[in-house]
Amino acid sequence: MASHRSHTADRRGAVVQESAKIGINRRARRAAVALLALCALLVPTLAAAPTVADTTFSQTFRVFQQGNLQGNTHGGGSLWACFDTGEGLGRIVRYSMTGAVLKRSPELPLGHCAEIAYREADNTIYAVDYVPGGTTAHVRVVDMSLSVPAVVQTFDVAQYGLGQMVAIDNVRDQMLLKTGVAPYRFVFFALSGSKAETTITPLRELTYKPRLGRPQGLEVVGDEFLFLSSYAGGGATAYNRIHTFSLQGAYKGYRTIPIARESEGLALDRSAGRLYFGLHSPKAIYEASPAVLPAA
Ligand SMILES: [Ca+2]
Repeated sequence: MASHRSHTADRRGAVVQESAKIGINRRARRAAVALLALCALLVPTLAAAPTVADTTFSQTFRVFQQGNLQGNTHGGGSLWACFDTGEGLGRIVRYSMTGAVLKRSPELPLGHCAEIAYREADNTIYAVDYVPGGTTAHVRVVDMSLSVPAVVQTFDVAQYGLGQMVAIDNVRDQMLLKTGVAPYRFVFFALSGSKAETTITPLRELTYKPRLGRPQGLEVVGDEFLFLSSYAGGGATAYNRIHTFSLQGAYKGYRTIPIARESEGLALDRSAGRLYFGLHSPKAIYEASPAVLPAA
């Protein structure tokens, strides 16, 4: 937004300067003034264009599980949430779409599990275990179909940077990892094999320099990916934003969630085209509708 304004101001200055230099007559000057007035009218519209979609935010269900609600994902007809229970451990809970608890994992070595993702190819859940201030980073593959759910595969991903979010592109069966602070690094991996035999192969990396609040969630939607972040104001979370990038890394805009509670994790119901996110204090799952911005 700021770049739109400064760009406009530069152009306005250039027009005025040009007029003075060539000493144009009053009629031409009046036309220039009219043009500037038109620009002033148009500019807010243009600047707001990426964010005009009328997105509504509604609570899907309250969450009563103990622990620090973090990552969210959707798959197998359910919503899943990960709770940081402290000392490097986390627990994944499976919910019906109306909030009934269907299954709980034991405490697993999932760290902060800031984001989780569902891989449809083998019905596993991917969790990032990075803990703020830590120097290691893993993606853990959790098999929630076991009678006692367990981590069945671990990828050491510290070499791609710390401060991570994870998403699965279930159309292409790829993993997307977000790491780093400034710039952000978005790394795509091919997935092969399943469960304990899964392997990852790095494919490509994108970077994005501006910081976008505190990272909270990541999802791949069609040819785009969504990045959720929280913004502080007055020492607390003031609002949240869902940012949209193309899969080629172009920043396409954002939608503001005007709720002063920290957001936690994004979850996409791919078949129904619905998008969910978590909120803290009180803990809850919310839906953002529509799931994606209409094409600009
Ligand atoms: Ca997710």
